[in-house]
Amino acid sequence: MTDFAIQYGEHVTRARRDGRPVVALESTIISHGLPHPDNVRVAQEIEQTVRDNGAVPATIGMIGGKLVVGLSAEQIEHLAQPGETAKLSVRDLAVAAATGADGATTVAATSAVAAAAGIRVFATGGLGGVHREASSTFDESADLTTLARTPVVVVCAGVKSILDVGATLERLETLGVAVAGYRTRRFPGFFVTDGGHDLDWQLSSPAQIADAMKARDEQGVHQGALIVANPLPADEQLDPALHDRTLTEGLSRLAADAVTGKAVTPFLLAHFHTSTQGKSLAVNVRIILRNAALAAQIAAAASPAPATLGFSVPA
Ligand code: PSU
Ligand code: MN
Repeated sequence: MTDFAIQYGEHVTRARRDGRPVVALESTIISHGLPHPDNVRVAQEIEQTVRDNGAVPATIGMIGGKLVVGLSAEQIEHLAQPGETAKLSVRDLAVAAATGADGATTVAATSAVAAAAGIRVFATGGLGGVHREASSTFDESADLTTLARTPVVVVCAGVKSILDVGATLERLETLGVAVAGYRTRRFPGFFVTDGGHDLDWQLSSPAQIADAMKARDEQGVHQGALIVANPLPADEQLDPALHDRTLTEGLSRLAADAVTGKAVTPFLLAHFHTSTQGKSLAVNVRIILRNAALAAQIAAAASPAPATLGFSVPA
């Protein structure tokens, strides 16, 4: 009988046994969001950044039908090869396992698997959301509905700027997903610092975010995710004028090439990376590394001190 249960990388098994903080990382960014061979190097840099900030990285993906929490360096490199890696949302996980697929997990799938594995903090670049033509195409990322029922903290730089940001914020409100800016009351715009919308809440330190996680647990009321929106500093963003030009051109190519469904996001990201001669790629990498660092600090702040791990310290 084939065993379809989640498998854990050795480093993750060890971290869980020792009660060390763990940060979940997605693989769609690597397989479908960044070009080869940069993606292989970036994937390792993301993991190293998590370690440097006091947590253990658990990159999630599927290898030959096995769902793995804590892919090895070789497994990550395998999923980073151009071509055969499927893009897996939550609904795809079981069918992909039955067919023995290799797959990269999206924000939706990664957060769902992380929560199932007891990992509470997850770092990505930018979330999926409501696409600009959604009122006619119905193209809204499953990231939104999944985060509505998944108790994780997702550190991101807002939603991808290729989306309808205002509509996405409205949907997050309807779906009951908590959103707070990290040291800001403006919702970041992924490649650009300011996404053009105000936020109700701001959280100012990893300890304060850990308090929000604890409060949610103790209240037992809210079941959804907390999005921690971490903007790039203004001097590190993609030039907003270049951003807007590139986006307009990308959207018209999307229509001309009749790209739809799950190919839309990778198509637009690839258009940015080629048409800005790698400028957007460098920005995308900075976004992910900054989010990985903050996520690790949050996971460390939320993790119980060793003395409270079931031992009582004699007086
Ligand atoms: N953030 C990035 N690059 C990416 C993605 C996010 O910096 O490639 C991926 C995430 O995996 C997200 C997915 O879940 O894009 C959204 O795809 P869609 O719009 O098809 O749901
Ligand atoms: Mn979509």
